Amino acid sequence: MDEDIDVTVRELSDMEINESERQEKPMRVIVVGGDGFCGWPTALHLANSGHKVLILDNLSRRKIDEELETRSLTQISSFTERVELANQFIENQLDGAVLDVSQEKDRFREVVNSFWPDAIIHFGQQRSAPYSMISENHRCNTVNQNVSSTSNLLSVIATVNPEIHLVHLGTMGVYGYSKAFGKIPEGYLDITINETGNQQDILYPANPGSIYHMTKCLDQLMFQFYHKNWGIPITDLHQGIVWGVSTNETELHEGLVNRFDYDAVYGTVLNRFLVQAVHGYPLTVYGTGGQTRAFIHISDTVKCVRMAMENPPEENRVRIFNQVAETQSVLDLAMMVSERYSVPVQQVPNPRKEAESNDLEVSNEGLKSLGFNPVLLKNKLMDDVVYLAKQGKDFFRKENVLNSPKW
Ligand code: USQ
Repeated sequence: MDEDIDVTVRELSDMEINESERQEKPMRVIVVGGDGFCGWPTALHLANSGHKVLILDNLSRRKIDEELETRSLTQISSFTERVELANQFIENQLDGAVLDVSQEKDRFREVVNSFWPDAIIHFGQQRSAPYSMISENHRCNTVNQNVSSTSNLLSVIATVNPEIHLVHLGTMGVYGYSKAFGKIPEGYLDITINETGNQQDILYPANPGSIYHMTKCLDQLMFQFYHKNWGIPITDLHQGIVWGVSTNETELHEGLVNRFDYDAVYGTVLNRFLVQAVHGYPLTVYGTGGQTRAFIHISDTVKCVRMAMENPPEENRVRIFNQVAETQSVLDLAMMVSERYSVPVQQVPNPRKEAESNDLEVSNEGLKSLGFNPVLLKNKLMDDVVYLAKQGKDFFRKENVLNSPKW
């Protein structure tokens, strides 16, 4: 895709915001990866909350659709069109430009210098675990894209203005999914050193289950170092599996609709089950279905990112929040969908290397302390997803339901 939009350069006087006034004043924010599944609705929500938003995106997610011969069940318009349309509904709060932060560091530095953001939200990474495991090229490309984007972002922030708050979309998958160390804390594990008897907080031991998850573990080390050396305020949001499609802002007009994936590479498990239910396709539980995971609705994703951005960290370390609403096993989810929509459950061989079953308990106190009041798996919201799945019936391809690579 060869779209481009000029980045609007703001007046400097418009940019100078007193620290103490920040909470009340609109913030200037760059959303890197703002054309994707979480990025687009977040950019809309931030703009609709009164902030000045500049989206930067390399449009890679749209290109991957072509590679995988799949597409969003919803009809998403081009990047240019939807940014322009958003401004009709959200009072010209949004700009967008095609830019790959992993490749175009110098151009990115110029944009940061001219836009002068208070915060940068970092979604600019390849986010599918299965995609990262397809082949040698997919493994290496995911590492290159994800590590370079974080490294370039941090390096440019250090050069231009180390006061910019970086908010990154991490993943629950950095922890692995177990209760080996009890309830999963928010990023740091409180341990006692045998030799000295001293207590200390250490970064929770990384335990990735895919190359994609591994890159998010690598991000954490970069955050620790850049915070230690330059004092950059950083919030890493370890998010669970997102379900749902719509937010208040994507519902403002059909042209603002979010993308909706159902294939085995990019579709997340509950959204997949709901699409399968619409098509009378037996629900594809991988293995026993005893895998317990953390979940969050997309409308909560956008609110959590906004709350984290509007309340920069006060502590002198990288702030880590677990961005999750509740935990559920895959089988329990399938049973819930099966009972409600009268479709059978089918246990298929698990294409992934992961524990057959696990217990999981997760702390989410940080975001709750900022006002997060999670949406739980309520039937009404599932109906919303089912409605959209029905709308996109023509685009559903049966052969994409079980197209996951094996690892
Ligand atoms: N699963 C099934 N049947 C399916 C699809 C998935 O049983 O048809 C199972 C998988 O084996 C896995 C679980 O459901 O145990 C979750 O799979 P998923 O594809 O919904 O989610 P995952 O690959 O873990 O990745 C997604 C996002 C990723 C995010 C992550 C959060 O794509 O960007 O970081 O969720 S978390 O899982 O908490 O690490």
